[in-house]
Amino acid sequence: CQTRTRSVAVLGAPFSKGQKRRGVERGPKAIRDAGLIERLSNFDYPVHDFGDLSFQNLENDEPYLQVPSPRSVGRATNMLSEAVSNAVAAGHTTVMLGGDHSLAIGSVEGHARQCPDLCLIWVDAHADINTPLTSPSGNLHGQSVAFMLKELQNKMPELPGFSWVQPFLSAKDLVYIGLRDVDPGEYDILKDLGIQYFTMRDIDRLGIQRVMEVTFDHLLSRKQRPIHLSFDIDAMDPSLAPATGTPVNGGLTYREGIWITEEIHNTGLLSVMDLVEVNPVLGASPEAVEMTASLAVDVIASSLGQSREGGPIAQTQTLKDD
Ligand code: HAR
Ligand code: MN
Ligand code: MN
Ligand code: MN
Repeated sequence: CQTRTRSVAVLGAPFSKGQKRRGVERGPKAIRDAGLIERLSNFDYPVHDFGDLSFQNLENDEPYLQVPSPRSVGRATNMLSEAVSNAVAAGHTTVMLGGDHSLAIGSVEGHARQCPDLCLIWVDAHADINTPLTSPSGNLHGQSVAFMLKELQNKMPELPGFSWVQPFLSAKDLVYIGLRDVDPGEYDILKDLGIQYFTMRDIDRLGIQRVMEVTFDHLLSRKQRPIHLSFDIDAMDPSLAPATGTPVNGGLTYREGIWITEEIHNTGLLSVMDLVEVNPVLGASPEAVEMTASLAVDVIASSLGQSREGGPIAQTQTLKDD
């Protein structure tokens, strides 16, 4: 797999059936309206806006156990997986705009098809690692990571719509940052599998700089490999990102969030990123929506090299096939 930012692909995924609140399917439009493409066009490399995928409505998508819309989520993530895989194969650093976080099943799987040795940095208030059996809500956006992990294979029932995805990621190839709302079943999984994670308490204790050092040490010290960044906007403090479905107090400050993305950019290894859970319907005012969407633009731009130091967008590195 080659990673080198020669060009950026932007892919919208207006999808919301991984959770029960409507409106998050309007996230891609809100983020574009906040000026994403214009911002990225200031950069040195070309930006290809592939527009939004279109997801059809499925009828008779009955719940599986307590999990709503399994076939819709299975079909949407499968489509997204194809699209991300194609964009990565075409050599683009790819940005997926959600939509709810169930979409990451598709984007990370599609990325892994091209880059099997990728590692995953999940920035979120939530761990999204419930199985359909541990989930308190049933919502698939709180279960995305469970579909990916090889170690959870025998804990996952066969959900209608998901026969296309086989677990492809090891627990050691994943780091969480920003956790502060973890369910009991999720806590057990994190501990049992020895997953590296940093809660907001860890960030208070260590500082964000040290957190990123340990993150890269954990993921990259053995070898350089492509990074998938899955950024849930609810990782940020709700005072900065109010327009989201499950806000949790005590989140990342603006500067902590941007430090994370700057450091990821500086590795030169970012290959695909998701920006999910912006829900313009849930803002209390147009200003609240605009604030959330423009924060999303800042997070994306910073991941792709916009720097607080000024200067050119530096070159990222090439990974050889191994
Ligand atoms: N942990 C809860 C559940 O499984 C809520 C998690 C979903 N919220 C998100 N995902 N926005 O990060 O239902
Ligand atoms: Mn999430
Ligand atoms: Mn979340
Ligand atoms: Mn750069």
